[in-house]
Amino acid sequence: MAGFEHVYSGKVRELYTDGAGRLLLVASDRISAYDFVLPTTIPDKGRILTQLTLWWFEQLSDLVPNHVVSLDVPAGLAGRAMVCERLEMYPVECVARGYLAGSGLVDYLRTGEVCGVSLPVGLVDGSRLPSPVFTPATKAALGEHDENVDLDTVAATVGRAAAEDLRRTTLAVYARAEEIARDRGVIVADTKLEFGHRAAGGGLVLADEVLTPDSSRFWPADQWEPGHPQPSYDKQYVRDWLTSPASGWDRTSGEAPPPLPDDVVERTRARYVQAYEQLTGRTFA
Ligand code: PZK
Repeated sequence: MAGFEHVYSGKVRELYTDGAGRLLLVASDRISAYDFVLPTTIPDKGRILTQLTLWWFEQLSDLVPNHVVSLDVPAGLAGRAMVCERLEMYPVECVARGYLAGSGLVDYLRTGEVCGVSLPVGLVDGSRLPSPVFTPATKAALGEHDENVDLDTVAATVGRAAAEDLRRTTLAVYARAEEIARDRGVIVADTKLEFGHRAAGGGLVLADEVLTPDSSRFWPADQWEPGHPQPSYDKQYVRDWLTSPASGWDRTSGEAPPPLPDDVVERTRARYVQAYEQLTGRTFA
């Protein structure tokens, strides 16, 4: 691709460099479930997630600067790629949680705490937390899961001032997003952010994708019912089909999952479109 060299493949995204301090982030139409990349793509998923990220960057621009430089991208990638500043990234997954689910729930049930923050007795899967908490994680090696850590562990890695800045900014972004989404009938249960900085001592810059269904748990507010796993906004049809007898797949077998049927693909695509349209109030073109 003209002027860009491929440097990294994520599960569902690609990273290129221009060799001059800029990166090209490309969102593919690939989808993952149960830690596998599925053999079937979801048409427009990459464009939808990229457009949603760009919309959130606008909503957050008074809170924190972001890494976007330009949307002038190579032909064929229009809408699903952005040119970004290459930052010094903090090696911390900055997670904010307003509700209990996933690894937060697992840790709470074992210890009563998440990332060193003590939570009240009696919470269940899907409970709203008394106030949102910063629950950072350290990036695991490929194939491993991220490990939840406490603020002191983050401070030992990036310094106390940066750790506190990451916590404060992550919670400020979550509070803004939660408020916007709630008005539109969507619960942001949690979200994972990544930050970098431009130079030693420079302030935080928000990077990567933000507040997409791949980086966050979105729940339809009108179906929220603590006490059991909440339906996933985007992947529920995929999970339901993969775990149904119809798929013939045993997710504990270690075998690759089978291709999705067309109706599951179409309903899943519609959920991504709906998430974009419901959150932004815009029509997905
Ligand atoms: C960076 N990733 C993850 C993102 C992938 C992988 N602005 C930046 N500066 C330096 N590094 C990164 C970023 C950003 N964003 C992000 N890895 C490095 C990633 C997109 C596609 F394949």
